[in-house]
Amino acid sequence: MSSKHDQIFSQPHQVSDFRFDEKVVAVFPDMISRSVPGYAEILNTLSLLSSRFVCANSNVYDLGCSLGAASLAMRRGIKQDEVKIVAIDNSEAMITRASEHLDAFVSDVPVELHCADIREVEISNASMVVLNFTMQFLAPADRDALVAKIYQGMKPGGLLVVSEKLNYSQPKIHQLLDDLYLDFKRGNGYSELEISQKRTALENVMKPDTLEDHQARFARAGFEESEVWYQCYRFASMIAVK
Ligand code: GEK
Repeated sequence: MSSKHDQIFSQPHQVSDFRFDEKVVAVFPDMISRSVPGYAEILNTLSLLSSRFVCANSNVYDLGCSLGAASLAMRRGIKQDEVKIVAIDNSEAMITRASEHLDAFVSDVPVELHCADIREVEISNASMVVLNFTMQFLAPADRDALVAKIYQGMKPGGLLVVSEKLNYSQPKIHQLLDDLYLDFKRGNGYSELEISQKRTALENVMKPDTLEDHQARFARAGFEESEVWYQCYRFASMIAVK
């Protein structure tokens, strides 16, 4: 994937709310891999999980697909026939670029791209559903209904993967894991100005939950089992099985 260097917040400016627009799309692969610890590892594991969970004649959903990295990862792992990946994002700029990107790879597994709000799409006959760092951008009040809808649209034995930035209810632990995360960003070349301006831009847009919030939501929706399979600083990836 082309990876222009992310310098969006490098110069002092009047910071407005973060948007997934053309400017972000142009640097997105670099931005996400320097900002999310374990991003590459999580994509690799989505591939492994898809080879275990995706069954023939079923649908796979990539909700908040951005440039389609999770769809590409799952497409590599899927071994079954008659599987369709449905990848959805409500940023027109992301979907346009995702389409060019997906077309560059040959595969027997079709990926349907839709520019839509994931709160409004139908989920049906799903053997695997992924929200890779997407739920944190939804209004907190809308999250229960989304997870409940996903559960209803999943096949028995299906897998939901939710990767998120987390808040921690214990203040000292939260501070420490946040500090370590900022060290990670500094280590990846982000300046103090870039870190603080991006933080301001995300303040009204990204609302992390705690791990307990996520687990309680999975249980309310009906998922019998859920667990964290990956965690680093404030970032985690969770699995829930129907
Ligand atoms: C990856 N999963 O590379 N409906 C549809 N899309 C939405 C909505 C919504 N309501 N809200 C936000 N988005 C990707 C990375 S990025 C994570 C996902 C990040 C989309 C938004 O447009 C953006 O493309 C994506 O969710 C979140 O594995 O940038 O931290």
